[in-house]
Amino acid sequence: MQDKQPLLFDIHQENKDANVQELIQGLLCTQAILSPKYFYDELGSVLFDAITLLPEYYPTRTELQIFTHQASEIHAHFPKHATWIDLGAGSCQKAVSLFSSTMPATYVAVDISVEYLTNNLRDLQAKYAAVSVVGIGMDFSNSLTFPAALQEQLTANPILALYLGSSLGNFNPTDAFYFLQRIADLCKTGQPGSGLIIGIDLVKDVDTLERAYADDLGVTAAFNLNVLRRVNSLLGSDFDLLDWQHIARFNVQESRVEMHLQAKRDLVVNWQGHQRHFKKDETIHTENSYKWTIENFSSQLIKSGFSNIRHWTDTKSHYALFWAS
Ligand code: AVI
Repeated sequence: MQDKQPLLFDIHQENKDANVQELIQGLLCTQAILSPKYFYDELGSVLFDAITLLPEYYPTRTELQIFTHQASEIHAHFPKHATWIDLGAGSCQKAVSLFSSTMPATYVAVDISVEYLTNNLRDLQAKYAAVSVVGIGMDFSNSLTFPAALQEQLTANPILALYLGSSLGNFNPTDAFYFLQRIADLCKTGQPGSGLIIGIDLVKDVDTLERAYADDLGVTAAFNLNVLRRVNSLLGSDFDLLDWQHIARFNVQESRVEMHLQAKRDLVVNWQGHQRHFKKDETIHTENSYKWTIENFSSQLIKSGFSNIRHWTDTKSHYALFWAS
């Protein structure tokens, strides 16, 4: 008999022309910018996985600690026989580690690339035959519209949305509000008991924050610089990585860690008939990682349409897991 296979959908149409236009526009801004979505090519994804193992990068490990130390209280909120929607599932490891306490009826892994999910989901389906495993390739930062074939799973069961790893930090507060609103609307389509579990990185001392984004081994520097190789391959530009250095600093006013690439000398970058002069020390802004307080994030959840908010933190209050229904 053939093994049960995961159901796979690819509704993410990568628009290469739009990406090229976006890159050019960003590079020509007075403060040059690149969207952090360009970090995640094959090498960039591996470098990010390495970042999560660094002693300086506390978010991943602290999130896991909170789940482990406060497991029974947290899991008491998870609806039974639910459809889990794992946003930005990646390797699916974080969500799957929670299966032992509460088993979902359906597990829907959503990520930008369905290819990246496919192998993991095949293994998962083979291991958990009682769970319906689904993979969706979707850019959920703009819309959260699911294939019609999943209507039954989204309406007949409670929904548990998972957004782990403090990824909401890469949205500015306005975009975070709209994104949370879309998740709240999604939860409303599910049966009573539906809700969201989300990991949020908290404001803390500047040294801890900046070290998390400028580790001694230079892995985050490599992750940041790798974006220039990606831009060279998408645009045909001639960025020389040796001309640039990684910078990470906490912007207190905006409550965000900013990553930049800083020019080591006066230089010119060329692509497709365009060019941009960079003066020594001028930067390209590559990422924002917003840090929240418990109070600010609780009110953000309420504004976005959630209620019954609970949160759990680690002993140092570096990180929080929020539940909202
Ligand atoms: C994916 N995201 C939550 C990470 C963060 O902390 O903002 C990306 C990252 N950038 C540098 N280190 C990690």
